Formats: sequence, C-alpha cells, structure tokens
Amino acid sequence: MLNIRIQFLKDEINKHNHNYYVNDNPTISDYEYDKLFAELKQIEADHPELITPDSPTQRVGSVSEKFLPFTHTHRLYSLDNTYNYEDLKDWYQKIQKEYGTDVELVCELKIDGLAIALTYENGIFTRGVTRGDGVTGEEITQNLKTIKAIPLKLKDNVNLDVRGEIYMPKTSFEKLNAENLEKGEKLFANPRNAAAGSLRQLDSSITAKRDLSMFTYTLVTEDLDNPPSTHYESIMYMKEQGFKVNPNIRLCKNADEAIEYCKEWENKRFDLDYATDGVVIKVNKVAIQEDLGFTARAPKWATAFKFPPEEISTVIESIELGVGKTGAITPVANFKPVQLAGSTVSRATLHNFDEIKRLDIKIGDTVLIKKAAEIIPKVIKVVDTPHHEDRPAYIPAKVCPACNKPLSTIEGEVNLYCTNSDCEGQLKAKIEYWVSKDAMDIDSLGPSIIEQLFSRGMVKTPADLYKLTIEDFMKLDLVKEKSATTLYESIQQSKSNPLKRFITALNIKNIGKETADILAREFGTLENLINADFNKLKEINGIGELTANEIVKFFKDKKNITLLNEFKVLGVEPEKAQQATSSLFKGMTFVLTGTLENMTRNQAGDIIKLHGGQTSSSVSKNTTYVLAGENAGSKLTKAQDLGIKILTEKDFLEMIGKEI
Ligand code: 3B9
Repeated sequence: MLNIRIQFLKDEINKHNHNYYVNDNPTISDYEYDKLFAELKQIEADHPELITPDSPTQRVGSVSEKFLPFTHTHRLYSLDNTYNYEDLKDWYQKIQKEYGTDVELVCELKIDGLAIALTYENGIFTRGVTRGDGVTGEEITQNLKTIKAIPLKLKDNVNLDVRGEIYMPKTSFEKLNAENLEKGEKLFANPRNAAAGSLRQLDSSITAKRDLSMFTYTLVTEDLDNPPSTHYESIMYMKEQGFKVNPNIRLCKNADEAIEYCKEWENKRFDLDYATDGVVIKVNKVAIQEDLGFTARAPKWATAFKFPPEEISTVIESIELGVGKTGAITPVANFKPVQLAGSTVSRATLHNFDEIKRLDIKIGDTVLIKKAAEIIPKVIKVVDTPHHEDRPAYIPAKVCPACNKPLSTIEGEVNLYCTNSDCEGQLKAKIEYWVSKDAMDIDSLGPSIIEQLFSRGMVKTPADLYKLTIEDFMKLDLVKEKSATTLYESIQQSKSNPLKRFITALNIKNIGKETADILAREFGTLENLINADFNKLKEINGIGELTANEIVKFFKDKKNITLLNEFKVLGVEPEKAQQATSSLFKGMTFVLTGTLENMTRNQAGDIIKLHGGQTSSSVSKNTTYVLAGENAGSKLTKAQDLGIKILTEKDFLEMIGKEI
C-alpha cells in the first residue's frame, strides 16, 4: 500500500517538475506541489529503506569533501569555430563535394554555459561529470541532481549518455547579483560565471538554491534497437525521454538556410533569457557524421558560427588616472554603466594620453566600447556627439595622481611616468604585481588587503610581505584567524616558488613571464643571474641589447640590492630552474601550433627548452621551425608564406631521437 502511494507521489512530483522546469508550463499550484512533496518526505523519513536515487527528495543538500576526477567514457569534443559566412560556406562546400548537393544541416543556438555529460543506467540518472579538459572532468552528480530540468528518471529503462549545457537564466543571474550586492558578497561577472560558481559548490544545498537549468544537445548510446538516423531525430528522442532541449532548433536544407538562421538570431538572441554566443551547425544525417568523423578535438561534421563581438555606446563621465608598477600613468574612462556581452561595465582603459589624443576623446563624449579579451572593455572610437567641437580637449596631467610629483617623459615612449621611487601609488602597484598570477601567484592577497597594509604602514616593499605574522593580518578589517592563517601561509609558501616566477615578480623593465622563463632556464639560480654581465646576457637568444642593459641596471641599483639582500635574510629562496642539458636546438626558435598526438604543446615546449631552444607564439622571419599538429591554422599558413621549415610531430620526435 505504502509502496504504491510512494511511487504515485514520486511520479506526480517528477511530472510536475517536468511541466514546470522543462516545459515552462506548470499545471498545479505551488501549494498543492508542496503538499505532495511534504507527504513524500514524511513517508521517506519514516521508512528510509524506501528512498530511491530517482526520488525528487534527493535533489537537495549533501556535502562532499572534494570533487573526484572522472574519465569520460567518450570524450567531450569541442567545436571548430567559424567567424564569417565565407568560412561557413567553405566548410559546407567541402562536405557537399563528398556527399552530394543537398546535405541537410541542423542549426542550434550555442548556449554560453558549461558543458556537462550525464549518464543514465536503466533509465536512472547515475552520474554527471563536468567537461574538464574533454577527457577527464569532475564528478558532480549531487550538484546536478538539484537541477530540476535534469530528469532523475527517463521515460524508458535505457542506458544512455547525454551532453548539454548548464546555464543560469539572465534574470536569475541579475537577481543573484542584486542579493549578493546587498549582502556584501562577491558579484559574478556574467551568467556563465554565476553558473560555474553555483555548480562548484561542495555543499549541494547551495547549488539547490541557485536557478540553474540545462539544455541537452547530444545523445550517445548503443542501447537502442532503432537508433536515430539523424541528429534531429536524436533531439526529438531526448525530448521524449524527458530532457529539456532548446526549442529554437531548425532543420536547414543547405548552407544558405543556415546563414539565414544565423542572421536571424544575431539580433533575436538579446530577447532570450539565456546568453548565447553563436550558432552550432551540424550535419543532420548520422551516417555522414560517422563517415566524416573527428579530428583530435572536434567533429568534422559540425562548426560553431560565433556571433560578432558585442559593441555598445555610452557616455564618458570622467577620466581617472592610475599609476602602474613601472610608474607609467594610465588613464581610465568611467562611463555610464552598460550591459556588454553579458556583464555590466562602467570602466575601460584608455592606455595612455596619446590614445586619448588619437581618438580625440573628451569628457561628455559618446563613445563606442567593445568587449576585448575577457571582461576588460576597450574604447574604440567617439561616435557623433553634439557639441564635441565646442568642448575643451582633454589635457594630460602634469603631476602624479598618487604623490603629486611632476611627471616625466622617457625618450621613444608614449607614456608619462612618475619617477618618484617613494610614490605610494607605484609601491602599491608593485605589490599587486608581486602577488599576481604570472608573478608569485599569491591569490589570497587581494587589492583590499594590500590597500589596508599600505594605509596602516605595514608594507612598503615586497620584502615586507615576508615579515608579516598571523597576528599582523588579524589587525586588518574583516580578517579573522582562518583567513589570516591562509594569507600568512600562502605568502610563506611563495618563498620557494620557481625561479621564473621570482624573476617575473622583480618587475625588471621589458621582462615579462616569457623572458623570465628564458633567464631562469639559462642561469638556473638567481645568484648566477645577478652575476651575469652585459655581454653574456645579450648573447642569449631572445634577449636584446636593450633588455640586457635593463637587467644589468636593475641589479646595480642600490634599492634593488637592498631588496634582494632582505629577501635572502627572510629566507625567500626560489626553486632552482632546470637548465638546458643539450644544445641540440641552441639558437633556434620554434612556433608550436595545432594539436599534437603524443604530448601537449607545453610539453613539447619544455623539450625544446631542455635542448637549449626557445618557443615563440608568433611566426616571423626569426622562426626556425614551425611544429604543426592536427588542425593547425593561420600560423601554418604564415609559415608556408614565409618559407619557414615545417615539422610534423614525427619529424620532431626523430630530431630528439625518440621514435613512437
Ligand atoms: C561523441 C550545441 C554546444 C554542441 C558536439 C555544443 C558543443 C559541442 C557539441 C557534441 N552547443 N551543440 N555540440 N548546441 N556548445 C557536437 C561536439 N558532440 C559530442 O561530443 C559527441 C561525442 C559522439 C558524438 C558526438 O559519438 C561518438 C561515440 C563513440 C565514439 C566516438 C564518437
């Protein structure tokens, strides 16, 4: 009797979840739903042995210690991108050549979320894994169970895998950020980050409180007597089984119709309550898909058409000046907050005063801003602004915004510099740089802590960081024992960072992480680098005379000598770098492109450096070899144009005396 009632309740609740979260079409009131849920919970509390994994009560709360890695049974492929209709037509024509004039396509929106794989055994949801690197991800089944658009039980008792995208609706993202703002908690930059942050909770009851959903787009199964013969059919099958599939899918006869779809959604996408960054175009027939197959990272039968980057206009309200770690003054534009590619932005760097002059930017101008890499936007140009001509031109500052000392120019450079070595703005920027990701990577030490350390006079130079105790940190606002300990420990741990990080962190002019890596590998220890003379330095491939000069100058400077001595006394001892053990590639520069079969590009780079060679990210006449893997793109073309020798992975392995 109880068994029948409990099954009835589970089926009812699962049905109403489906109506509400998948079909957006609730058929009972919240009150009635809550009553069913309460009854089920009560029976399960009295009879825990009746709880099953597909019970809707299993969608809430449990705490795990950490996420475990899980290797996908079939890898999660990426998609090759196309950025214009020309490329899209090219892709289609190649397929057409093989398979006849009308190769049917399916167009889908590309949801800007997180890719996930779900496994069902006998129709029951048993495992959910993040994409990770496509081969191995993290098992987050408990968190995924809280997402009501994910069915816990399918219509049929089948074994299958599906892939899809987890996302947070735009309106839910805005609501979450508004709440977090009120509570003084961290804000998410966009819905995608909010979804990622919500999924990465060890306590799934937090995930349960976030409004996440999922669109399913791929079916992988060998369990069906009549497997779908087209992608479209497999989408319909997933829908029938209870998954949420995106309704805006369209069957197209050819590339022209697919382009039509892309054009339509380029504008319509802003009306949707979820973020999309493109259209995925897939060959419909499974037989053709199977014949075309995959490259190392993506199916050849699909491509992602990326929507052009978003641009928007806004009004510049003020120009703020900042002083950087080199003393360079950077103007930053503050403008009326606008939505750009899913985030609210209100600031953009203007780089330097020459840029302001070049763009003829005046306060009050309407400018066009564009989302550049990640979330830092860029001002592109002034758009027609009334009275632009009548308003005064922007006048570059004459004194440092932080210390009020006069600014100077450096010959051959566009920047204005503050040359006051005691300038607090500069010192602060140096510390921020010291702890940054490419330098010492002390990520617990954020800007607000640094600000407090300065305003209380606790820190002036990077060496001072290593003198701080847990008690010191506890004097700061909002720092309790736990975070004080974390701060202390992460600073102490950085003492033995790899040498290249330490050299990067020193902030020697012209020396970023790439050059720091070259120096670390060349000299092995800091001592050796300090003692290197100009002639030795300029001989190194990748170090020019200018840079060699800056290095010598840096280590001669009294302040720097004092700083380095202090580090020694404090026990800051970077880990020795591995020096080249052969000179096989001495003086040679490699550019790596495409996907290698037996190693990653980073691993190949390490091998090259161990043999005394170097790597570079761009092809030029100084490139000795281009090592090209699968799917090599424009770098390969450029190498061919410049007549640079191209190596296959096999050639490369032969050169280093390894055969595979
Ligand atoms: C094994 C939409 C996205 C997307 C695929 C997408 C991202 C990736 C993909 C998924 N949005 N669709 N589609 N709308 N962001 C096409 C790469 N497909 C697969 O990963 C995949 C994996 C397959 C078939 C497809 O079948 C195999 C089974 C066994 C062995 C080898 C292949």
